Amino acid sequence: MLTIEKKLSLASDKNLFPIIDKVLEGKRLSFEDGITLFNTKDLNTLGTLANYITEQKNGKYAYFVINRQINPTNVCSLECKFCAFATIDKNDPKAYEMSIEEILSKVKHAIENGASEVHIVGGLHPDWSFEDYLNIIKHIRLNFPSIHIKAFTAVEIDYLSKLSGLSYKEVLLTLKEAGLDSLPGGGAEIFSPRARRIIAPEKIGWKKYLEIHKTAHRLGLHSTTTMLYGHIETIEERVDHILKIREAQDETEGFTCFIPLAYQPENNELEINEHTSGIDDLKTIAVSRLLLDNVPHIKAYWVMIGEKIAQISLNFGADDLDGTVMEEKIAHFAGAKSPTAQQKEKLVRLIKEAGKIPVERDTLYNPIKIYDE
Ligand code: V47
Repeated sequence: MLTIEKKLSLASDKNLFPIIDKVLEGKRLSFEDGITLFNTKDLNTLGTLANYITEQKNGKYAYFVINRQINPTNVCSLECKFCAFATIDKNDPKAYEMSIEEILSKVKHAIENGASEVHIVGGLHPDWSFEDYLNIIKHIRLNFPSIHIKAFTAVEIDYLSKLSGLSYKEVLLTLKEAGLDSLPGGGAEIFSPRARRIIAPEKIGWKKYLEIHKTAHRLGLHSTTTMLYGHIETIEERVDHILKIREAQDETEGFTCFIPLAYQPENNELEINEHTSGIDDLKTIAVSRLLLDNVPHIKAYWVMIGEKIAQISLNFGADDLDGTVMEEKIAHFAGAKSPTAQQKEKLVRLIKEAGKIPVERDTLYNPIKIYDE
């Protein structure tokens, strides 16, 4: 059998040789290496290299979670240009607000369907108070003591800090005491101030986004992190974004996984009407895996890249398919072609066909069931 070194010596892009050496020697990759990797046409070598790192970190295991997304409201005082989910006008026919009872009934449905996690994010509702947001967590925890509550992006935490007058640390501690278990990674978009000014001019910048995550980590809350790609950003801006996450992770080590989110082009105000290509999706996942040497997992979010590319990406650096999701809104308002939910059996099959061992996990990647028969 060919060794990994032999396989990689078949690389057709000679520019990759020094990077291959670095990866095999366990050395950290640089900004320039990231650019070279994004620019290569040698997709197979990129995939082999990323898969080599994935298997060093996680063996043949590839993960999924039984979870449900809940978006309590789509009324939002921010007007991000890429977002097709939110509306600023609460009288807009598509505007909605869930009551606590509705949210609880969705959590109940999730648990009845085997979920270990609820993932809760929504708009910055101009009429909701800090207590309204806090009550969501309190009521879920009171009624469902063991479900993992992954809720509120850094953007919402910043909003709650403004509403309450509390510091980020105080907001996070209050939510944690009420039952919050971890933070999701939404709201990162692209860190570049140039691109952010165009696509999300009112949203908190990258410094606050990372400050909130690092504060959460220091309080013992884990989190995930994301990057929205495939719109107006440059390759340099993608690499810079990924390396800023690596730097933050060096400090607090609280990110469990990184999720590249492929831009969905419909029903929004950006004049970019193309979905990302399969090659770009695979490259972004592979380069993320190679640059983020300190982040344990890379998630291929099937909702945004489709089941087929997500499945292939399990050999290009990803080791996680997110989950059953049960009710996806954000990507589907923006034209995602994938289903809005997924059966556990399908996730197991996708992973097995990719030559990996499916593991149903909890939010923190503890195995719940390994399908190794
Ligand atoms: O913050 C919004 C993105 C995010 C569009 O933490 C769009 O495990 C593409 O963050 N095209 C929400 N993306 C989803 C998210 C997420 C999903 C799955 C798992 C996790 C996790 C997090 O979706 C938003 C924004 O970055 N988004 N509009 C769009 N048109």
